[in-house]
Amino acid sequence: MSAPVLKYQGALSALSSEARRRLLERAGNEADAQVATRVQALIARVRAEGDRALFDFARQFDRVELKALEVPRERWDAALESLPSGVRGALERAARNIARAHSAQRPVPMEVETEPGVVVGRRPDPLGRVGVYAPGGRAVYPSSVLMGVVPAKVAGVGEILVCSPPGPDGLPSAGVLAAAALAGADRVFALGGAGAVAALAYGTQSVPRVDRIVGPGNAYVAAAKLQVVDAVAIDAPAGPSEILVVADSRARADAVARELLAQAEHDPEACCVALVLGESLAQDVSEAVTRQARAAKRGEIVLSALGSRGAVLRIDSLEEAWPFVAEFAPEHLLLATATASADLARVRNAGTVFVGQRASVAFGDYLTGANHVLPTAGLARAYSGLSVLDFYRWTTWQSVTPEAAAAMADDVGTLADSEGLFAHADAARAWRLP
Ligand code: HSO
Ligand code: ZN
Repeated sequence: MSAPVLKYQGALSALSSEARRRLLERAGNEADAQVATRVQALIARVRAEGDRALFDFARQFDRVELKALEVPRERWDAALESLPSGVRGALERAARNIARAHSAQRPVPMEVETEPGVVVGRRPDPLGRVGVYAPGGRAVYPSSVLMGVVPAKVAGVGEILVCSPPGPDGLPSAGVLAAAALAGADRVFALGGAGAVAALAYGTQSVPRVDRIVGPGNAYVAAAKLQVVDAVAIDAPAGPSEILVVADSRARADAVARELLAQAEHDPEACCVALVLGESLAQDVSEAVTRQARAAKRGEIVLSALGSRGAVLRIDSLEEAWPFVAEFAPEHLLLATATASADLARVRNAGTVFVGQRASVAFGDYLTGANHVLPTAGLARAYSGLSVLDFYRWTTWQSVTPEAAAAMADDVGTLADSEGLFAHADAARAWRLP
């Protein structure tokens, strides 16, 4: 008998508190402290040396001698031209749906009269310049370029930069370049890892600093983003992919298993969990996962993810699922239930929800138009997925009529005096009626 493919099986209610804790914490972030220290040194070098550090990092980490950090537009246009027409058509369809979904999310200005003559309002202003990071290495995700660039375009961001690590030819992957061209990016840089994040945050001779950095990356990129928030806004921290499936007895075991495998193939650290109603379906799902994992094309990654964090857990009623969903706060939640539309209302703390077993996470990863840049590691309890809102900032304002100024003067004077701020009191009382 070979070792089980899944780390955890059995009843959810029988899970030991240690196992539950490990699942909820996603475990395996032990290397974080070291990464943070190394990233700190890399960022310091970019701040001190600018471009020179970036060329050096390309030599050291990407093993390539770069001639320039910026990729000329002809190169990305050429990448788009040479994209197979099937891929191009599908990417265009994805971009269209992302644009539709995100256009519908555009924020609107508001104003309200809080008391007679006092009007308070706010207005969404698109950001001036943003950086969209697209990973290289194990993952090249043209789809993620669309998820960052298209919403930024929809918001009307002034300038959109794309950064992605160079391959041996000194260029980001052809797919990433093509997606940048298709989505309407303004500039592309062959820059990866912590160096890219530092350059975008602080600026160098070749790279202008941006107002916000978005997009997924490896542990170095994630750590770097957390270290530059003194200078730039970032999106929600996104780590290894996750899925939680809630399946009732009408769900198909093979379909549930396919969903776990799809997210498992992203990363050996992916976290894939199914809560399955009833013993017999839970058994079937475990068997289907085992069978599919052993035959998977990206078997090594899949087996490593499922073997360290994979779980198929039996529940005895759907009611058992909702508190676990809220506590786990998954990046992706799939409701493979006959009552999925009603169940959606019971969900708290999921990055994005797939309603009904046919709503495969793969559809959302690529084509529905929803965003796939989502909070992981339980942060969906506080953060939302990337949206058009990430590309605006609000300007609030207030206006005051002469009568309203006179009516507020005394109370403001009293409050200012009570804080010992006498110039504030004077500034307000000056507008009392004569
Ligand atoms: N599931 C990933 C996004 C992605 N899937 C890109 C395929 N390509 C986010 O966790
Ligand atoms: Zn995916």
